[in-house]
Amino acid sequence: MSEPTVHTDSTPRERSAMLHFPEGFMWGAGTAAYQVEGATAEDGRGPSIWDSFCARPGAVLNGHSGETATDHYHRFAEDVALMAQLGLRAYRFSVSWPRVQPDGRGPLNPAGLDFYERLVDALLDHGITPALTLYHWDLPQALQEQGGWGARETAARFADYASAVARRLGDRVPLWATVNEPWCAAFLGHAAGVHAPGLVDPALSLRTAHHLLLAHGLATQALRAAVNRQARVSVALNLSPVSPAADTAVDHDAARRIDGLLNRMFADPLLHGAYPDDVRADTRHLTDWSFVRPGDEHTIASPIDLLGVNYYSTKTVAAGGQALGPSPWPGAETVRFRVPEERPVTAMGWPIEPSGLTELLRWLHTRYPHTPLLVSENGAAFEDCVDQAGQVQDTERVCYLHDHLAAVHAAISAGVDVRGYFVWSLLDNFEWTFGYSRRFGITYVDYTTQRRLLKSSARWYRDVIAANAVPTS
Ligand code: IFM
Repeated sequence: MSEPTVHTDSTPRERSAMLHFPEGFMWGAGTAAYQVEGATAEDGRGPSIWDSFCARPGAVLNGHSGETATDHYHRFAEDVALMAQLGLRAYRFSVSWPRVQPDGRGPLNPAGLDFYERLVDALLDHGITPALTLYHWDLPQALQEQGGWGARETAARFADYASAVARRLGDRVPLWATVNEPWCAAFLGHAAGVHAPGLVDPALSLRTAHHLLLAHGLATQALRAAVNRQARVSVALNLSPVSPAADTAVDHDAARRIDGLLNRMFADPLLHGAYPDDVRADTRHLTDWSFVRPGDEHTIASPIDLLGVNYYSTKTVAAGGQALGPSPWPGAETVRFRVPEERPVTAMGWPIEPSGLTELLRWLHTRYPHTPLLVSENGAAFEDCVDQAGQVQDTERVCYLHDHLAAVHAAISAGVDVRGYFVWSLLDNFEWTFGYSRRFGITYVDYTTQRRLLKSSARWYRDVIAANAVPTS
């Protein structure tokens, strides 16, 4: 791996051409267990719903799976050294529930907990803050067989698992997130069927979303009882500003529905203690919402210290059309998603919209004024390749990160309380349904040799962290 140069000595003129971030701003990068660890059948780990989903013919591109992934389970020490080389202040990773508790209930797997303890200790030894997410979609398969997230009981099991992890690591991990992107787990997994467990049942997907939120609330309470008093608790939501394609009543209504299902359905119960009335009304033909029991919304709104915001793009929507098969939008299946023609897109086909991040952060600050925010994921997939000089010159990613960090800076300048930023992702990794075909890393991974190679974006990010600032342009 080549040694990039860090340019921290700057003239006053150069300094004024920089956008400075607040002192102590948390610069990080993230991964998730199933996407990087591999070792799916080692040291007592039980199977997860993603192992089962990947084994289903046609479910994942090229039949890929997380069986080996980036072998982080065996290479975590090398990866922590790489983080230190970049000067990362924090590393966001997730704990694999079936590695720690193979059946999702009952006995713990000491070897699983030992792994996370070794990882956390290695991070602390390098002065890197561990930011631990308890659930990034790898439910123990044994729990799926008892109803998965469709069963209310799973929320209680999750709180037990949270307690177990907190009892072991609560003295050392200062930043906890309960659930990552419940929208994806609920709607991609149970309505569109394109994520594990691969079910197509819109009514079930709404119940599932509620149980994921309930699990968050119960786990938050369990964490408070077990972690040290300074530790902060959060949840990470995938959120996007939604706009109508045309200034018509029907497109405005489509935008309201999608905003309801994506943003307000999750953030409102968490931070206002109630599901939005319009979302309940829009989905009334699918479910009577009787899965929400008295007191649940209060539990879901258990106070959190930070809201994690995962931002990738905006959404532009139009009304009309016919449902084209399974959709991740229960009750809004006919809404169409448009990519405005002039917008560049990433390798995921997602429009690149940095200003959407400022808009989103400002909206959150206005709607939920007392909750500090953390950009817990932001990044992009591009068609990266190693050039003849053995380098990955990912200029598009550097631009993407630059423009999104400038957007975060604009929100902070407008008074929004943003505490940190985590690039998605530290490493190229298993991108779910897309297998290994989409590279989000600032570090290139050669999947044949597992060799890591810093991309230009990693070197650029290292300079940003060192300067606590991004250049204005
Ligand atoms: O890779 C995912 C991650 O697991 C969750 N948020 C979005 C990323 C890119 O799709």
